[in-house]
Amino acid sequence: MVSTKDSRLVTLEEYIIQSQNRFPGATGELSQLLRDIGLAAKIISREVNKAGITNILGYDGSTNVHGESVKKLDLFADQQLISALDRSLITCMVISEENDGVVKLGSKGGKYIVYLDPLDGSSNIDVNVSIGSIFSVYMREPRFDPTVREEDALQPGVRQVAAGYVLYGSSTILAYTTGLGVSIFTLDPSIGEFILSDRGIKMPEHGAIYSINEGSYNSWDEGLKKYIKYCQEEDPDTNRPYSARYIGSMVADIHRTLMKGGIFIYPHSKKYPNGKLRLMYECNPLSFIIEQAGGVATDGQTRIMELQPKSIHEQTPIYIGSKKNVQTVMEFLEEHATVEQ
Ligand code: AFP
Repeated sequence: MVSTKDSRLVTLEEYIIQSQNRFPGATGELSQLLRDIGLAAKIISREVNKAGITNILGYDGSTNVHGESVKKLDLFADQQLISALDRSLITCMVISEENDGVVKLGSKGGKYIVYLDPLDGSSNIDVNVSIGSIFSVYMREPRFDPTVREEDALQPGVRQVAAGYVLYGSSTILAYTTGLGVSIFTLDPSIGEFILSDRGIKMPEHGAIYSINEGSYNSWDEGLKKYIKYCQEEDPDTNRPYSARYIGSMVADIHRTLMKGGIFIYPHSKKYPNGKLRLMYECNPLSFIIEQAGGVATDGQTRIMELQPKSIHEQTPIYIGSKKNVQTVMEFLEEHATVEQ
């Protein structure tokens, strides 16, 4: 991982304003939106950190749009992010994992559409394992149509104007991109500010870590089974066997992949014929980050960010990470797809 470090402390707010000043015509609205997300992230981080000592852990008794039990912290995170975005009147609608349809905000004329996974990896909350929030921002098209419709949100990932995540781990970090590289900020709880910790991140072209839920091995395609066996074989020239790491929070697994290289896979399987992970608020934003750092992301055939979404909650298989690792797994899939035909 290559990064540029600066000895002077730069806060998220300062950094966003400095970045905006490089574009003389910028209205400042996207900057404001990113600051709103930063503020909500601090509030969520505070609640996540004290979750064990408040009464907020556990289920709230309802189920979300995917039929999963909703945990109290998921709802809290959802509310914080949506109300932060609503306050500044620049977002017209939000699509969140926690809400069935689109959530239309007060500003019907707002020019941004935001996708959210307010608390990804929530099954890890009760066991104190890292979780995260993911966001993905699109410009509304056509810009001056006063009607806000769900179809306006069905844009491919290549049209994202910004995306990022907050990881509530051993420290809380916020990573984002607007298409000009990836910047990472670490929350200093003593002053309540996100401080720039890395920018211009470049991930390794090849990494020695693979990340997949191996419990589903029996329901994978032959090519994927063979690839995972390849990862486990001994070959010092290619650093094999690779290490297996799987947290079960996509944000945390992708953050490790970004920093150390390697590959994260959530394939289609008998249980999840279209994959499990959500295209619009998990795969697209994390693919934007990984691509900006020099990595790649595909569904096995098509670049993730070029997939045309048909619905706001759609799922996709994903192979994401260092360029060479993803190339190799694609070779295995192609070879065995031909054999199976
Ligand atoms: P939860 O938010 O329900 O815990 O799901 C997390 C997640 O969407 C993603 O963050 C993980 O990578 C993936 O699911 C884990 O899924 P498996 O438990 O099937 O491995």
